[in-house]
Amino acid sequence: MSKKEELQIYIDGKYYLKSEAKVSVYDHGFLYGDGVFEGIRVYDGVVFKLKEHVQRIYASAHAMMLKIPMTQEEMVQAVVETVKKNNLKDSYVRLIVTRGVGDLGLDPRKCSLPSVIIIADHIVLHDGEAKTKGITTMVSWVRRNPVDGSSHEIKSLNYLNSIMAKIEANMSGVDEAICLTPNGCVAEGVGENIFMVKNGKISTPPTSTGALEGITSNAVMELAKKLGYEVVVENLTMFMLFNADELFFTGSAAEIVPIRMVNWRQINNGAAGTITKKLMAEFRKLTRDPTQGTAVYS
Ligand code: PXG
Repeated sequence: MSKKEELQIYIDGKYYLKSEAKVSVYDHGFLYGDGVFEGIRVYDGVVFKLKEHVQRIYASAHAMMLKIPMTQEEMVQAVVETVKKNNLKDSYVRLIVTRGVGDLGLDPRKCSLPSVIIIADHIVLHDGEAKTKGITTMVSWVRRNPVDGSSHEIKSLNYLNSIMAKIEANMSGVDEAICLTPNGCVAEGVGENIFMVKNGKISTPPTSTGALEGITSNAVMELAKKLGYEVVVENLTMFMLFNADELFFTGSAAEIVPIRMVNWRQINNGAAGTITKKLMAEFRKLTRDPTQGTAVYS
């Protein structure tokens, strides 16, 4: 790829070519996973739920006492500008704020200024067949941490237990992993929230299991309520998943993906369920509704 065609990455107010965009090895995001991030989709030139993602990164940063050196409005503008600069329409934005450059001690007071990085690129999570046929899943031996500093309620740069769970799924030839809380309740996927349908009722685990409050899952819950379904936030067990009528994951990257197998037990008849398919169709419409996001091109 010629330099002219290369993507440009935003780092602290300046743009760098993708091949030249770098952070310091003394950045505490790199040294200690000390930072926060968001993954956001752009549909037809509209950044879906951008304000919600920006609010969430500020909430994560607040929990870590990391002061983002710009206002939320400035961050919205910076994301819009980065997508525009790269002339992208359907794409994926990774927003990262690190504690910044410090020295080799973990004390955050060593870092004088947090870094803001915005990458506008593409992401492919599951192949095209996943959406129609559904994916296979398994619970790995790696449990979510107790709800403490490394809880996934904070969207921090520390994703080690999700990565370990994903490795387990990869090694087992299964598409995706499901993560359990320390006491064995279902929390979420490695980068997705999980939903169950049973007798027409839609359930998802509470964020107090240490799951992230998903922007997609909130949107899907609202859609489901509008369609007249009963939606409940409740603890789910593996037994409940094995015997579900329908299961699906939600996430900015994953969108809505049906689950057809959990730890080698087929879910219902193994095909994407009716309510799942209905929600997928409605969610697709929502993502193409310009009022649901921030327009890049006016
Ligand atoms: N749980 C966790 C732990 C996540 O990281 C979700 C749930 C879904 O949340 P949203 O708000 O996206 O509906 C996430 C989101 C990636 C990637 O690179 C991961 C996420 C989002 C985008 C990209 O794999 N995780």
